[in-house]
Amino acid sequence: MKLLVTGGAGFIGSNFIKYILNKYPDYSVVNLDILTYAGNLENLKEAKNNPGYKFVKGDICDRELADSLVKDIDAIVHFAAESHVDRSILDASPFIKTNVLGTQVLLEAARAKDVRFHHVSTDEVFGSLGPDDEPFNENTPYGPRSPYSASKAASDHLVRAYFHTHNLPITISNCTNNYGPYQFPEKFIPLFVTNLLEGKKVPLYGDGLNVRDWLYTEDHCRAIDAVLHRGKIGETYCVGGNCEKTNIEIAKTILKLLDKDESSIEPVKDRLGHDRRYAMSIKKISEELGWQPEVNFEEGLQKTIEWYKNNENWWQKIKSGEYLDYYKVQYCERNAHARYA
Ligand code: NAD
Ligand code: TDX
Repeated sequence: MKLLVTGGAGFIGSNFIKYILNKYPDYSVVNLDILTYAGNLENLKEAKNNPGYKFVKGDICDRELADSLVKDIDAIVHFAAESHVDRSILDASPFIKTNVLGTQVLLEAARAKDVRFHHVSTDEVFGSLGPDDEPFNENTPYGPRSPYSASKAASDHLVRAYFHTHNLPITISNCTNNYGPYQFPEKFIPLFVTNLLEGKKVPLYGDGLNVRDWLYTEDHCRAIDAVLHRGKIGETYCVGGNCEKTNIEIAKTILKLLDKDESSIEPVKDRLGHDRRYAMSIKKISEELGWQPEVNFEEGLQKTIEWYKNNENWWQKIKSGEYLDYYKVQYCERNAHARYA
């Protein structure tokens, strides 16, 4: 099988490419990635010399490029996106361009050659749950509440529209929060782990009681594999870890694993519009495709921390670069709020 993977230099995409090349040695993968601040070819050093792997630097919004790459491809697995909620609050425009327009460009390119299209999406499209609400499932009405989740919801709707209108063979997976190796250190778990390894404090938003459902990346890769190969065309599959945790719970576990105490936690101003709780029912994917998460949270977190300990070069390079400029401004504002509140 020949795959076009978009966003394959990012966190989940790079894990997915390595997973696929390892599991299916006869497959080939073209990785289309523009290398934004979140794209990093170092994530793919193990794949670089694989004859089945090819990297193309480019924008998913470039229709000509998309047409040329789709020519002899069996399926597109679409990861490329702007993915960080905090950035979407500061400036939504790149989110609309890449996540909405970019997805539509790829759909058009896929339609021209009737290519199978798998869209990698998020639980955030469903909105936010109260403490006693049932977890999201495939029939939950959409209710995105951040510019990021609104852009992903729009892209999901477009993917489904191309199925209904043009009969394009699509599937969608909506997954909960991922963690694991190569996650960019602006996201919660890698930010906390690397800050503590550097002897810094960790910024906990609001009261720390927001709940996320966590899944180890490799389990997510296995779920996408299952949907790509065995999913029913036109269908959506919800993916999650059956692992709801408050942020403060996770912060405390990381502190313990790194031998730190709670004085390292810095309560800071809350995220605007911060969704309170995400949880996902995995009934459909487990019953229909036999997929279940395999890595439990304690084991996955241990492995993740070990990876960040052993790959300091990877994240030090990122953290000392300019990607954090936006973050430093935001962080100062949050700290000032915490001091004067
Ligand atoms: P990431 O930010 O680590 O990587 C995104 C990648 O897309 C980067 O390599 C970037 O260079 C590339 N990219 C961005 N704009 C592009 C463009 N215009 N053209 C080509 N490439 C472009 O993201 P991630 O965390 O790996 O997430 C991957 C996908 O999975 C996203 O679609 C995201 O919405 C979805 N998702 C993520 C999570 C999570 O917890 N991280 C959970 C559920 C779903
Ligand atoms: O410094 C922080 N302090 C903090 O308390 C950061 C970065 C986050 N948080 C909180 C906010 C959230 O409640 O931790 C939780 C997780 O935050 P993020 O890592 O930013 O993830 P989230 O906003 O939940 O979105 C993630 O999961 C769904 C991904 O970034 C999305 O791409 C994915 O779709």
